[in-house]
Order: sequence, then C-alpha cells, then structure tokens
Amino acid sequence: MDWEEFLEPYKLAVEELKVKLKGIRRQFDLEGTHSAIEFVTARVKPIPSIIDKAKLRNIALENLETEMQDIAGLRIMCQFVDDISKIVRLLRMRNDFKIVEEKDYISHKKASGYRSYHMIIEYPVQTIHGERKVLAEIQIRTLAMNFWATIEHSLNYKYNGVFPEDIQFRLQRAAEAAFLLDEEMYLIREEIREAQAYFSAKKITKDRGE
Ligand code: 0O2
Ligand code: 0O2
Repeated sequence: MDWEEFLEPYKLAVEELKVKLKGIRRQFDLEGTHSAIEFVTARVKPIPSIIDKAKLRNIALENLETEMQDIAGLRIMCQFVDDISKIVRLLRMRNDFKIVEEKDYISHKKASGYRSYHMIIEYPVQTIHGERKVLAEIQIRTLAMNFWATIEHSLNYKYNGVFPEDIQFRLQRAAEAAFLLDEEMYLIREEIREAQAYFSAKKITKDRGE
C-alpha cells in the first residue's frame, strides 16, 4: 500500500478544514462577541495508529476509506457547554461538506467517562485527478472534557486499555469532576463573558494607542 498517496487527500482535508474552523473563531473576534471556539487542533492519524485500529476493528486495508471515519481529525475546544451546541448549529448550516453522522457523547457519555460531541463529515477535496470525497471526524468539547480525554488517552497508552481498578475508579471520579466544573462555569458564564469582553476591548484600545 502506498501510504503517502493514500493519505494525501486526508492531509488536504485537514489543512483546509483547520483554516476554515479557525476562520470561525476570527469572525467571532471581529464582531467582538464571545468566541464559541477557544482553539482548534487537527491531525492526520499516524500510520501505525491506522494499522492498529484496522486490526482491532477488523477493517481490511482496502476498506479504510469507507470504514475508518477518523483518519482526518479536527478538534474544536470551547469554554462553555452551550458553545458546543452553537458550533454544532453553525456546522450544520455550512454547505462545503455533508454531515454523515453525529454522535452525542455529552448527553450519553461513554462507559469510560468520555464526553465529547462528534460529527462525521464527508468533505470534497480537489486533487489533480479530480474531486475526492474523504471522511473526517470533528470532535467538539469543552476545555474540561479535553483535559480529561487527554489524560485518559495517555494512561490508555500506558496500560494498553486495561486500567488497574483504582485508576479506573479515579478516572470515573475525575470525569464527574470535569462535568461538575463545566456545570459551575456554565452557571457563571455571563459574568465570565462580560469580564472577557471588557479585557479584550481594553486590549484593542491599548493596541490602537488610544
Ligand atoms: P493561536 O493564535 O494561539 O490560536 P501547525 O503546527 O502549523 O499544523 P498549529 O495550529 O500551530 O498548526 O498547531 P496545532 O497543534 O494544530 O494547533 C494548536 C493550536 O491550539 C495552537 O495555536 C496552540 O497554541 C493552541 N493550543 C493548544 N493547546 C492549547 C490549550 O490548552 N489552550 C489554548 N488556549 N490553546 C491551545 P496556534 O494555531 O499556534 O495559534
Ligand atoms: P486517536 O487518534 O488516538 O484519538 P465506534 O466504532 O463508534 O465505537 P469509533 O469509530 O472509534 O468507535 O468512534 P468513536 O468512539 O466515536 O470516536 C473515536 C475517537 O473518539 C477516538 O479516536 C478518540 O479520539 C475519541 N474517544 C472515544 N472514546 C474515548 C475514550 O474513552 N477516551 C478518550 N480519551 N478518547 C475517546 P481513537 O481511535 O482513539 O484515535
């Protein structure tokens, strides 16, 4: 299998989508309204991870294109839980890709404690051989959800997915703590947004030398 050639459309998709999602953030900034996006990260799944996941899920390499949905992956981090639904609505309105599936792991958390909103999209890229549609996964989560998922992901590597009981217990508790943190921050979101708007307006005035 020629991985370079296979992954090229995914690289294009990730680069283009990252620019587009960062554009959303910039537009919020320009309007001076609270940005529903804190930051965006993106990656093409590394080849060893693709091979491992294909083995685990019994996906034949020739079916990767249709059966592995997250070779192209984008992640949108938000400050508050209600920013997530705002972003979901914005993404549903777009006409540069087709949403093929939505997975709400926020209302229905995973057994691990994982919370996030996933959107699987079909994104058209223009190649020298014509248009190619690739699947991409957009994960939308709060900073607290991201903190938990990042830590859990590294522990997963360490323990190869099988956690000792005490670690499993701590992770479940940490997931609940992250959930509570999101709830508390949500309750004082207007206060926080006001303070942030005040400081960003002050910064703009200072930058202009006024
Ligand atoms: P800005 O203006 O700080 O948002 P590239 O390496 O060229 O593919 P990039 O975007 O530099 O692209 O790398 P990556 O790793 O995809 O992007 C991560 C972006 O998210 C970077 O911002 C990081 O500073 C930002 N980031 C990562 N972790 C955090 C975090 O915990 N909090 C916050 N607020 N930001 C984070 P940019 O794009 O360099 O520019
Ligand atoms: P990576 O790049 O290492 O993050 P399914 O067949 O639907 O059960 P599938 O197709 O893998 O499973 O999709 P799912 O579970 O909706 O989303 C997969 C991605 O979501 C994972 O990618 C993770 O990024 C994230 N994710 C899902 N569950 C968890 C979890 O319990 N903990 C953490 N930290 N992340 C999770 P990969 O494949 O792990 O790749």
